[in-house]
Amino acid sequence: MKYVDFVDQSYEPKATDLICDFYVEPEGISLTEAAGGVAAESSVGTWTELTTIKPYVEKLAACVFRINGNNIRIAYPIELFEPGNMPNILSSVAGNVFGLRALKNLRLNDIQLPKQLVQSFKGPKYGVTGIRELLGVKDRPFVGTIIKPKLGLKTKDHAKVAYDAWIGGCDVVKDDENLSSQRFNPFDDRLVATLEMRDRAESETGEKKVYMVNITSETQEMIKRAQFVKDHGGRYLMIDILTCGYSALQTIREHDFGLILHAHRAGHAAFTNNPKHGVSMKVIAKVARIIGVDQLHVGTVVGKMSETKDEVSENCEALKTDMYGLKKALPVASGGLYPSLVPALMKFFGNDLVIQAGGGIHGHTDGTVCGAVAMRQAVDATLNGISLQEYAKSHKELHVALELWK
Ligand code: RUB
Ligand code: CA
Repeated sequence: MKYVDFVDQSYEPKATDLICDFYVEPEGISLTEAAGGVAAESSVGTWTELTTIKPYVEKLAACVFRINGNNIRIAYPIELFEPGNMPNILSSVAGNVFGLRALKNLRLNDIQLPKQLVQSFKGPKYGVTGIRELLGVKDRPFVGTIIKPKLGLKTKDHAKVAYDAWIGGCDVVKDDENLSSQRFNPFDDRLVATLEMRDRAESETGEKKVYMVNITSETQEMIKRAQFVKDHGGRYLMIDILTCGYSALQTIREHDFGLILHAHRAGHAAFTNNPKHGVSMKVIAKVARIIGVDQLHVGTVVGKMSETKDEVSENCEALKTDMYGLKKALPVASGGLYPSLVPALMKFFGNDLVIQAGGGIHGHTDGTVCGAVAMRQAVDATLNGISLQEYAKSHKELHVALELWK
């Protein structure tokens, strides 16, 4: 089979097919040939015709069934994939094809797994509803913080900053993506000290508080750390899903520790930033949800990270859209956020959201407690339809924050 033999625009995809949307730019060949090349190299073909091909193998060929400018759709027969094996699926559809010399650019913009493949993964254990139940927060957005400075604080100081954030009104405190078990703040000590502060903050405020400790590490070590969290009464795990890899994520999900999974996406921009090449964040969000994360960073629209409104909408959609009974995952907005951005955030995302601020809380002139208070005030004002300027007249923490970050 030649590359062009993998193109058939009269093909009607079956319900069992896996469908991918790609953006393709050929280099020295026609678009049709390039499109066929993507389907070939990600299924049963290669650059030359084979003497070893059999008629039953030809039936497994992926098929380009739409070409619309540089955007193409490919259908893959389900038999090409091993159920419950995400690395296997992605090694086909998002593997070698990105390196083909005959392609100037290639981007996987969307992926749709058929029911049988989706259901071969666990999906989110808790999702939006389960998280709301656990935290006892009915319908407002969650307020969270990342302990800052991101690295370097000793355990005792880390736990104190967490306590201050909870006392001020944060629901969630999380580690940063690159904190694991460095000598200045070892994992076990940090977990124990920070959960102690969580318990104190819970009894003082009467609110449920959660600590999302970063277990990112080698897989066996992550299993140990997750067990340690469970044994010590933690409720959440945080994982850097892209640096750990989908296989490690899946291992943690399948272990079923009964803990909520928060997914940080550090490194995603290496794949997602170039609109013509790589993999979209929407695809990463779908894959992460199918494997089973409960919440995921999706961008902010208004903060320091670069994604457009449309991209962030698509990421949210990927976490919420109906997918054969999978629970909805909770979007996390994070990166360069501070109180005056809250009305715009809530307008864009609605209330099913974690608003996470690091600098925007710990940078408050009067410290972390006031920073967290100001953030909660911004959420309360917005929920009550009061402008922040108005609310700040009688809420001094918010007033200070609005003066500091305009
Ligand atoms: C934000 C932060 C997060 C980024 C990651 O800190 O530490 O790791 O949100 O980006 P700060 P994204 O609030 O001080 O900016 O959420 O886009 O993946
Ligand atoms: Ca960070």
